Amino acid sequence: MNSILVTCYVNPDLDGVAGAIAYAEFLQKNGKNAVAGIIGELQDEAKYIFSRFNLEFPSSIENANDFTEVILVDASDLNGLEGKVRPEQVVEIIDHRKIHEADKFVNAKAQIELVGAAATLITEKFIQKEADISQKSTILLYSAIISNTLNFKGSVTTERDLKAAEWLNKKLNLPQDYWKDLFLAKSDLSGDKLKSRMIDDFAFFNFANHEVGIAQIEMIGAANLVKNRQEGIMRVLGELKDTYDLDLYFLNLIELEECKNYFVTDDRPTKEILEKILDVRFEGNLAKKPNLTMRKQIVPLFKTELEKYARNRS
Ligand SMILES: [Mn+2]
Repeated sequence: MNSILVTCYVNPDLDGVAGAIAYAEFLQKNGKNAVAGIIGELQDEAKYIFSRFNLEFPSSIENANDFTEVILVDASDLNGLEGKVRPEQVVEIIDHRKIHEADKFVNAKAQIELVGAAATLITEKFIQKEADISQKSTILLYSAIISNTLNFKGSVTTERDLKAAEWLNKKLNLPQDYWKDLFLAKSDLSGDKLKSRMIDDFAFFNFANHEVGIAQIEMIGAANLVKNRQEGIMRVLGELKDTYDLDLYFLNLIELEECKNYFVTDDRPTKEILEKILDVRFEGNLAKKPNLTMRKQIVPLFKTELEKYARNRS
């Protein structure tokens, strides 16, 4: 019997891999022949969880060619799939992004809800069905909710995320400062790690005929990074600009402990747009903003602003 592949974008983060593994488990418990498979390499934070709790790594696959049906969790745009999944294979999408391309997957039913983590949407399925959940899925989903909501401090956080996390942690009883271990695990960006992190978590969009590229880093110790590695950041942004032929580009750098954002770019038009939509001021190539703003919140503002320009010109 053909099995259904549950996966996310290439090189998944914790939310993506947690959601895929737990949803495959949920489907199996409902009699479906579903398997979780990961394309590419797990991001550092996800790797940390697997080793800390001694969890078995998910199976790694080249592409989705061996499957007739695919379910995407935490993913709903074509760029992130890098051609490894054909859109017509996808039968279901579970995601939490305002800007998405679910309509390009013509055979898929889509559940897109603007909660803090895709892991929340998966947890709710277990709660609703009162289904048993494995220790492994519990750990992964709980960690993913902490990570995606920036320990519930990100303004993406909803009541639903809090409820789902509470339900999960009742079974785990992890220490109070568990969030910090999680965030420290992805805060070492020494040497080449800076570049690979920026490339792994890069996203690009086309809005009103502009190619927009946004790198994102979430970490503890961002102040030191902008102080000591600004040239390195600019070099990687320059490489991304050339590779993807970007018109506008920046790094969204999130400081998790001090709760602030840094925006880094040497591109003037990008600075002007960010100043306008986020109410920040650039000094040199750097702007700061209190509280935590995530890329998925900036993207809709950016899109609206570019479309406004385009309309005014035509
Ligand atoms: Mn997510």
